[in-house]
Amino acid sequence: MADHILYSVDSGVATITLNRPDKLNAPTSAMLHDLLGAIREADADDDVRALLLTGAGRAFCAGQDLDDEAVAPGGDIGALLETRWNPIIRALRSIPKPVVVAVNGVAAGAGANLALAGDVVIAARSARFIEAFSKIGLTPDAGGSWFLPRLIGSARATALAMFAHALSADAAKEWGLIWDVADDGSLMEEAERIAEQFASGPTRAYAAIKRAVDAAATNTLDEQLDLERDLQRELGRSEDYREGVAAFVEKRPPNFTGR
Ligand code: LHQ
Repeated sequence: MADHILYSVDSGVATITLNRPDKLNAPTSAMLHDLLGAIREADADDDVRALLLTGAGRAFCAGQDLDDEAVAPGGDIGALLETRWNPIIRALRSIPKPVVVAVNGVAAGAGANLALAGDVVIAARSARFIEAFSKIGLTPDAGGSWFLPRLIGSARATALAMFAHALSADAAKEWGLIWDVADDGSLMEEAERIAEQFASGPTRAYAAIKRAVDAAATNTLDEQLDLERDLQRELGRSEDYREGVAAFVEKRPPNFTGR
Protein backbone atom coordinates (compact mmCIF):
# COMPACT_ATOMS: atom_id res chain seq x y z
CA MET A 1 0.00 0.00 0.00
CA ALA A 2 1.54 3.29 -1.08
CA ASP A 3 1.56 6.18 1.38
CA HIS A 4 -1.53 7.84 -0.14
CA ILE A 5 -3.50 5.56 2.19
CA LEU A 6 -2.19 5.21 5.74
CA TYR A 7 -3.24 2.14 7.70
CA SER A 8 -2.55 1.28 11.32
CA VAL A 9 -4.10 -0.91 14.00
CA ASP A 10 -4.17 -0.01 17.67
CA SER A 11 -6.44 -1.09 20.53
CA GLY A 12 -8.66 -3.05 18.14
CA VAL A 13 -9.19 -0.02 15.88
CA ALA A 14 -7.98 0.09 12.27
CA THR A 15 -7.35 3.71 11.35
CA ILE A 16 -7.43 4.47 7.64
CA THR A 17 -6.22 7.92 6.61
CA LEU A 18 -6.65 9.44 3.15
CA ASN A 19 -3.25 10.98 2.65
CA ARG A 20 -3.00 13.32 -0.32
CA PRO A 21 -3.33 16.59 1.56
CA ASP A 22 -1.98 18.88 -1.18
CA LYS A 23 -4.99 17.86 -3.34
CA LEU A 24 -7.42 17.82 -0.41
CA ASN A 25 -7.28 14.00 -0.45
CA ALA A 26 -9.02 13.81 -3.85
CA PRO A 27 -8.37 10.13 -4.59
CA THR A 28 -6.77 8.88 -7.77
CA SER A 29 -7.77 5.45 -9.12
CA ALA A 30 -4.71 3.91 -7.46
CA MET A 31 -5.60 5.49 -4.14
CA LEU A 32 -9.16 4.15 -4.35
CA HIS A 33 -7.75 0.69 -5.10
CA ASP A 34 -5.66 0.89 -1.93
CA LEU A 35 -8.53 2.29 0.13
CA LEU A 36 -10.57 -0.79 -0.74
CA GLY A 37 -7.55 -2.94 0.12
CA ALA A 38 -7.30 -1.28 3.54
CA ILE A 39 -11.00 -1.86 4.28
CA ARG A 40 -10.64 -5.51 3.26
CA GLU A 41 -7.56 -5.89 5.46
CA ALA A 42 -9.51 -4.51 8.42
CA ASP A 43 -12.38 -6.86 7.60
CA ALA A 44 -10.11 -9.91 7.50
CA ASP A 45 -8.23 -9.09 10.73
CA ASP A 46 -10.01 -10.62 13.72
CA ASP A 47 -8.12 -8.27 16.03
CA VAL A 48 -9.82 -5.32 14.35
CA ARG A 49 -13.24 -4.64 15.84
CA ALA A 50 -13.82 -1.07 14.62
CA LEU A 51 -12.64 1.17 11.78
CA LEU A 52 -11.80 4.85 11.89
CA LEU A 53 -11.69 6.70 8.57
CA THR A 54 -10.28 10.22 8.31
CA GLY A 55 -8.21 12.53 6.12
CA ALA A 56 -4.77 14.10 6.46
CA GLY A 57 -4.36 17.87 6.40
CA ARG A 58 -7.13 20.45 6.12
CA ALA A 59 -9.66 18.34 4.14
CA PHE A 60 -11.43 15.05 4.59
CA CYS A 61 -11.83 14.38 0.86
CA ALA A 62 -12.61 16.68 -2.10
CA GLY A 63 -14.10 13.85 -4.16
CA GLN A 64 -12.80 12.13 -7.22
CA ASP A 65 -9.48 13.48 -8.53
CA LEU A 66 -10.74 15.43 -11.52
CA ASP A 67 -7.28 15.32 -13.11
CA ASP A 68 -7.40 11.52 -13.33
CA GLU A 69 -7.57 10.40 -16.96
CA ALA A 70 -10.24 7.85 -15.96
CA VAL A 71 -12.74 10.71 -15.54
CA ALA A 72 -11.94 12.63 -18.71
CA PRO A 73 -15.11 14.19 -20.16
CA GLY A 74 -16.62 12.09 -22.93
CA GLY A 75 -15.28 8.83 -21.50
CA ASP A 76 -17.01 6.17 -19.42
CA ILE A 77 -16.85 7.63 -15.92
CA GLY A 78 -19.38 4.99 -14.83
CA ALA A 79 -16.56 2.47 -15.16
CA LEU A 80 -14.61 4.16 -12.38
CA LEU A 81 -17.67 4.04 -10.15
CA GLU A 82 -18.18 0.36 -10.95
CA THR A 83 -14.58 -0.65 -10.34
CA ARG A 84 -13.49 1.76 -7.60
CA TRP A 85 -16.05 3.83 -5.70
CA ASN A 86 -18.97 1.39 -5.58
CA PRO A 87 -16.96 -1.52 -4.12
CA ILE A 88 -15.69 0.85 -1.40
CA ILE A 89 -19.18 2.02 -0.48
CA ARG A 90 -20.45 -1.56 -0.50
CA ALA A 91 -17.51 -2.69 1.64
CA LEU A 92 -18.12 0.03 4.24
CA ARG A 93 -21.82 -0.83 4.46
CA SER A 94 -21.30 -4.60 4.58
CA ILE A 95 -18.25 -4.89 6.83
CA PRO A 96 -19.58 -6.46 10.05
CA LYS A 97 -17.71 -3.94 12.22
CA PRO A 98 -18.63 -0.36 13.12
CA VAL A 99 -17.13 2.37 10.94
CA VAL A 100 -16.47 5.73 12.57
CA VAL A 101 -15.74 8.61 10.21
CA ALA A 102 -13.89 11.68 11.48
CA VAL A 103 -14.58 14.43 8.94
CA ASN A 104 -11.63 16.68 9.67
CA GLY A 105 -12.35 19.27 6.95
CA VAL A 106 -14.20 19.78 3.70
CA ALA A 107 -15.97 16.72 2.28
CA ALA A 108 -17.05 17.29 -1.32
CA GLY A 109 -18.60 15.22 -4.09
CA ALA A 110 -17.93 11.52 -3.72
CA GLY A 111 -15.82 12.49 -0.68
CA ALA A 112 -18.95 13.70 1.12
CA ASN A 113 -20.75 10.48 0.29
CA LEU A 114 -17.76 8.39 1.35
CA ALA A 115 -18.17 10.00 4.78
CA LEU A 116 -21.90 9.25 4.81
CA ALA A 117 -21.16 5.57 4.19
CA GLY A 118 -19.85 5.36 7.76
CA ASP A 119 -21.93 4.24 10.73
CA VAL A 120 -21.11 7.09 13.09
CA VAL A 121 -19.97 10.30 11.43
CA ILE A 122 -18.44 13.05 13.51
CA ALA A 123 -17.20 16.28 11.96
CA ALA A 124 -14.88 19.07 12.98
CA ARG A 125 -16.82 22.30 13.50
CA SER A 126 -15.00 23.90 10.55
CA ALA A 127 -15.82 21.01 8.17
CA ARG A 128 -18.28 21.49 5.32
CA PHE A 129 -20.27 19.03 3.25
CA ILE A 130 -20.65 19.88 -0.43
CA GLU A 131 -22.70 17.75 -2.81
CA ALA A 132 -20.63 19.45 -5.49
CA PHE A 133 -21.65 17.24 -8.41
CA SER A 134 -24.11 19.55 -10.18
CA LYS A 135 -21.45 22.28 -10.29
CA ILE A 136 -19.66 20.14 -12.85
CA GLY A 137 -22.77 18.76 -14.52
CA LEU A 138 -23.00 15.49 -12.59
CA THR A 139 -25.41 13.86 -10.14
CA PRO A 140 -24.55 12.52 -6.65
CA ASP A 141 -22.81 9.16 -6.78
CA ALA A 142 -20.92 6.93 -4.33
CA GLY A 143 -24.26 6.23 -2.65
CA GLY A 144 -25.22 9.88 -2.17
CA SER A 145 -28.61 9.59 -3.81
CA TRP A 146 -29.41 6.75 -1.37
CA PHE A 147 -27.86 8.17 1.82
CA LEU A 148 -29.10 11.75 1.49
CA PRO A 149 -32.88 11.21 1.27
CA ARG A 150 -32.74 8.58 4.00
CA LEU A 151 -30.81 10.84 6.34
CA ILE A 152 -32.32 14.26 5.69
CA GLY A 153 -35.47 13.66 3.58
CA SER A 154 -36.00 14.20 -0.12
CA ALA A 155 -36.70 17.96 0.02
CA ARG A 156 -33.36 18.74 1.62
CA ALA A 157 -31.53 16.05 -0.36
CA THR A 158 -32.75 17.41 -3.68
CA ALA A 159 -32.02 21.05 -2.85
CA LEU A 160 -28.60 20.25 -1.38
CA ALA A 161 -27.64 18.40 -4.57
CA MET A 162 -29.14 20.99 -6.94
CA PHE A 163 -27.71 24.07 -5.22
CA ALA A 164 -24.43 22.29 -4.39
CA HIS A 165 -24.18 24.61 -1.39
CA ALA A 166 -21.63 24.04 1.34
CA LEU A 167 -23.42 22.74 4.44
CA SER A 168 -21.72 23.54 7.74
CA ALA A 169 -20.95 20.78 10.22
CA ASP A 170 -23.41 22.29 12.70
CA ALA A 171 -26.19 22.34 10.09
CA ALA A 172 -25.30 18.78 9.05
CA LYS A 173 -25.78 17.69 12.64
CA GLU A 174 -28.99 19.66 13.05
CA TRP A 175 -30.37 18.08 9.85
CA GLY A 176 -29.45 14.56 10.97
CA LEU A 177 -26.88 14.09 8.19
CA ILE A 178 -24.21 13.24 10.76
CA TRP A 179 -24.07 12.13 14.37
CA ASP A 180 -22.04 14.88 16.02
CA VAL A 181 -19.71 17.86 15.76
CA ALA A 182 -16.51 18.35 17.75
CA ASP A 183 -14.24 21.34 18.15
CA ASP A 184 -11.47 21.11 15.56
CA GLY A 185 -8.79 20.50 18.19
CA SER A 186 -10.65 17.63 19.84
CA LEU A 187 -12.10 15.84 16.78
CA MET A 188 -9.56 13.04 16.60
CA GLU A 189 -9.52 12.46 20.34
CA GLU A 190 -13.32 12.21 20.32
CA ALA A 191 -13.42 9.96 17.22
CA GLU A 192 -10.74 7.68 18.68
CA ARG A 193 -12.66 7.47 21.95
CA ILE A 194 -15.78 6.34 20.09
CA ALA A 195 -13.87 3.86 17.89
CA GLU A 196 -12.10 2.36 20.94
CA GLN A 197 -15.41 2.08 22.76
CA PHE A 198 -16.82 0.18 19.76
CA ALA A 199 -13.69 -2.00 19.58
CA SER A 200 -14.45 -3.34 23.05
CA GLY A 201 -18.17 -3.63 22.42
CA PRO A 202 -20.50 -6.39 21.18
CA THR A 203 -19.21 -6.54 17.58
CA ARG A 204 -21.85 -8.95 16.33
CA ALA A 205 -24.64 -6.79 17.74
CA TYR A 206 -23.17 -3.75 15.96
CA ALA A 207 -23.05 -5.75 12.70
CA ALA A 208 -26.69 -6.70 13.16
CA ILE A 209 -27.64 -3.07 13.83
CA LYS A 210 -26.09 -1.83 10.60
CA ARG A 211 -27.67 -4.67 8.62
CA ALA A 212 -31.12 -4.06 10.08
CA VAL A 213 -31.01 -0.29 9.63
CA ASP A 214 -29.93 -0.59 5.99
CA ALA A 215 -32.51 -3.31 5.27
CA ALA A 216 -35.26 -1.07 6.65
CA ALA A 217 -34.83 1.18 3.59
CA THR A 218 -36.51 -1.38 1.38
CA ASN A 219 -38.21 -3.89 3.69
CA THR A 220 -41.88 -3.95 4.62
CA LEU A 221 -42.65 -4.08 8.35
CA ASP A 222 -43.34 -7.80 8.00
CA GLU A 223 -39.98 -8.39 6.35
CA GLN A 224 -38.23 -6.28 8.96
CA LEU A 225 -39.86 -8.17 11.83
CA ASP A 226 -38.66 -11.41 10.27
CA LEU A 227 -35.15 -10.02 9.88
CA GLU A 228 -35.07 -8.80 13.49
CA ARG A 229 -36.17 -12.26 14.63
CA ASP A 230 -33.41 -13.92 12.64
CA LEU A 231 -30.70 -11.53 13.78
CA GLN A 232 -31.80 -11.76 17.39
CA ARG A 233 -31.88 -15.55 17.18
CA GLU A 234 -28.24 -15.53 16.10
CA LEU A 235 -27.22 -12.98 18.73
CA GLY A 236 -29.05 -14.94 21.41
CA ARG A 237 -26.51 -17.71 20.88
CA SER A 238 -23.48 -15.41 21.01
CA GLU A 239 -20.93 -15.27 23.80
CA ASP A 240 -21.47 -11.53 24.07
CA TYR A 241 -25.17 -11.95 24.86
CA ARG A 242 -24.27 -14.49 27.57
CA GLU A 243 -21.67 -12.06 28.95
CA GLY A 244 -24.01 -9.05 28.69
CA VAL A 245 -26.75 -10.75 30.69
CA ALA A 246 -24.27 -12.13 33.25
CA ALA A 247 -22.73 -8.68 33.72
CA PHE A 248 -26.17 -7.14 34.17
CA VAL A 249 -27.16 -9.69 36.79
CA GLU A 250 -23.81 -9.38 38.58
CA LYS A 251 -23.98 -5.56 38.43
CA ARG A 252 -20.57 -5.22 36.73
CA PRO A 253 -19.41 -3.85 33.37
CA PRO A 254 -19.49 -6.45 30.56
CA ASN A 255 -16.33 -7.79 29.01
CA PHE A 256 -17.38 -8.24 25.38
CA THR A 257 -15.13 -10.23 23.06
CA GLY A 258 -16.99 -9.84 19.77
CA ARG A 259 -17.86 -13.55 19.70
C1 LHQ B 1 -8.54 18.83 -6.50
C2 LHQ B 1 -9.86 18.41 -6.25
C3 LHQ B 1 -10.41 17.37 -7.03
C4 LHQ B 1 -8.38 17.28 -8.17
C5 LHQ B 1 -9.37 19.99 -4.89
N1 LHQ B 1 -9.62 16.84 -7.99
N2 LHQ B 1 -7.81 18.25 -7.46
C6 LHQ B 1 -16.98 11.82 -10.58
C7 LHQ B 1 -16.42 11.17 -11.70
C8 LHQ B 1 -16.41 9.77 -11.78
C9 LHQ B 1 -16.49 8.90 -10.89
C10 LHQ B 1 -16.51 9.13 -9.52
O1 LHQ B 1 -17.25 10.14 -8.99
C11 LHQ B 1 -17.26 11.37 -9.38
C12 LHQ B 1 -17.78 12.21 -8.35
C13 LHQ B 1 -16.89 13.26 -7.82
O2 LHQ B 1 -16.45 13.20 -6.72
S1 LHQ B 1 -16.58 14.51 -8.87
C14 LHQ B 1 -15.56 15.60 -7.95
C15 LHQ B 1 -16.40 16.31 -7.01
N3 LHQ B 1 -15.63 17.23 -6.27
C16 LHQ B 1 -15.62 18.50 -6.59
O3 LHQ B 1 -16.18 18.94 -7.56
C17 LHQ B 1 -14.87 19.39 -5.61
C18 LHQ B 1 -13.74 20.09 -6.30
N4 LHQ B 1 -13.04 20.90 -5.32
C19 LHQ B 1 -13.52 22.08 -4.87
O4 LHQ B 1 -14.59 22.53 -5.22
C20 LHQ B 1 -12.66 22.82 -3.91
O5 LHQ B 1 -11.35 22.31 -4.01
C21 LHQ B 1 -13.14 22.72 -2.45
C22 LHQ B 1 -14.46 23.51 -2.29
C23 LHQ B 1 -13.35 21.27 -2.03
C24 LHQ B 1 -12.08 23.34 -1.52
O6 LHQ B 1 -11.78 24.62 -1.98
P1 LHQ B 1 -10.46 25.38 -1.45
O7 LHQ B 1 -10.40 25.25 0.02
O8 LHQ B 1 -10.50 26.75 -2.02
O9 LHQ B 1 -9.21 24.56 -2.02
P2 LHQ B 1 -8.66 24.54 -3.53
O10 LHQ B 1 -9.80 24.52 -4.50
O11 LHQ B 1 -7.64 25.61 -3.69
O12 LHQ B 1 -7.97 23.09 -3.59
C25 LHQ B 1 -6.63 22.88 -3.13
C26 LHQ B 1 -5.93 21.99 -4.14
O13 LHQ B 1 -6.65 20.73 -4.22
C27 LHQ B 1 -5.95 22.57 -5.53
O14 LHQ B 1 -4.78 22.15 -6.18
P3 LHQ B 1 -3.59 23.22 -6.48
O15 LHQ B 1 -2.53 22.39 -7.16
O16 LHQ B 1 -4.18 24.27 -7.36
O17 LHQ B 1 -3.19 23.74 -5.14
C28 LHQ B 1 -7.13 21.89 -6.18
O18 LHQ B 1 -7.06 21.84 -7.57
C29 LHQ B 1 -7.01 20.52 -5.59
N5 LHQ B 1 -8.29 19.80 -5.63
N6 LHQ B 1 -10.35 19.16 -5.24
N7 LHQ B 1 -11.65 16.88 -6.83
